[in-house]
Amino acid sequence: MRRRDFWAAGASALARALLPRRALAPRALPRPTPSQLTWQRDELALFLHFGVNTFTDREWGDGREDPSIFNPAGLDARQWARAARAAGARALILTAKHHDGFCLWPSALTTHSVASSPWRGGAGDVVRDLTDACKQEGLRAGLYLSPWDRNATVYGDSPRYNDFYCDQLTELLTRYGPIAEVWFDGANGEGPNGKKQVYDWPRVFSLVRRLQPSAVMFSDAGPDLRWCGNESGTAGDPNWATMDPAAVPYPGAPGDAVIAALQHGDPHGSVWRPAEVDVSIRPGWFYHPTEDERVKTVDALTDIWFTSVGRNAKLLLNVPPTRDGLLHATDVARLAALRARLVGEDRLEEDITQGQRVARYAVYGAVDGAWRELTRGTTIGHRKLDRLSPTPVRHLRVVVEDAIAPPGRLRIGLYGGDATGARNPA
Ligand code: FUL
Repeated sequence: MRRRDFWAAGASALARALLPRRALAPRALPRPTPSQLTWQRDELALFLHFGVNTFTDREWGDGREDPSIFNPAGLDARQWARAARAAGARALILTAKHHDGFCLWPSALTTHSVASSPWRGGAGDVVRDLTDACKQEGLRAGLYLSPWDRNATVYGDSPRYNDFYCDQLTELLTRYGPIAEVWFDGANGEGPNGKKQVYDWPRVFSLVRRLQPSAVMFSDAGPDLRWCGNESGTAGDPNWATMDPAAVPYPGAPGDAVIAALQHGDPHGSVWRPAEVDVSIRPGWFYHPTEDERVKTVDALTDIWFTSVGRNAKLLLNVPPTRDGLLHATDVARLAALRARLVGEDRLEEDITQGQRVARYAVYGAVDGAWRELTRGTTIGHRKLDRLSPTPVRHLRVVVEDAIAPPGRLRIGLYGGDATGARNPA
């Protein structure tokens, strides 16, 4: 496979960006912060759902689990980190606490934690193991702290639980060095007669900013990253990194309009809030032995790559540790195979440091002066991947048919498999 990269506006490039004829009024576009750029350029992170559910075979624990069930005797976070690196992932995000309230670190705020378990005699700390392994393997560490807590007695007593939650966050964000991403889940299954907790999101967000200024925060409502609106691995098409913050007022806000806003963003949105696509390599988020034969195939994972990273989003792929505290051999093999499959993909890229601009494009190829359309699409952003049938071409032309502001430089990368030039841009 040979790789061809062209800067569309570069002097020697074969590809040319043809701008729309109509004049575009320049306007100040939202742009990513350095932390958002780093996050997006990572492209792939692994999600690790791990906790008491791993041992009870459930997806949502009720908070009444006996901590003595938690005993991942062979836990090896370096194995997680090595598998992530081999897959090309740049970060690991661990469920430090899921809805059951069981803490994978020895929180002083509760006894529902690893400190009450037999694992390493109650002296273990999964968050410490994770952050150490990330440092050793050159990965970024992220933490998920479920807002919904079915164990905390103060849950639903809003001011007291907000204090409790912020104190837990403070433990996580002050004990373990740099945390690159903090993940706030919008899920809450309390139902109409359940406890009603009013979260103090402004307080939570400003606490994270103060304690870890470089961390990006994920939730339905940002502030830095947004949920993509589903858990099937599919970002919207188009997918703008900008959005109107009023469209999703708080994490967990319901409604079709909310889902549409999360899927597509908004070209006229006032904030930069790119989409993160979270999806599991298995049917469940937690490890279940009965799902060992149902790990997503390389074809399915490749499709997800195209509908996430290939649509200007970041992929957060969940690979849940087993009861031994290791990633399952099948999952590790699938990750490596995905990585191998992706060698040779091509891409369209905008320079998003200057904002996102392209709304519609087409790519044409020619062999002997006869141009024909190879593909067309909507937004580009950080990255757009298109699959084409094998086609020999010598010249390329990228036509920007619509944009919200004058497009900057576009980059197109191609991988050719034969002497005539680009083949199977994917
Ligand atoms: C959902 C949760 O309810 C699932 O258990 C999982 O954590 C997923 C990532 O988010 O909202």
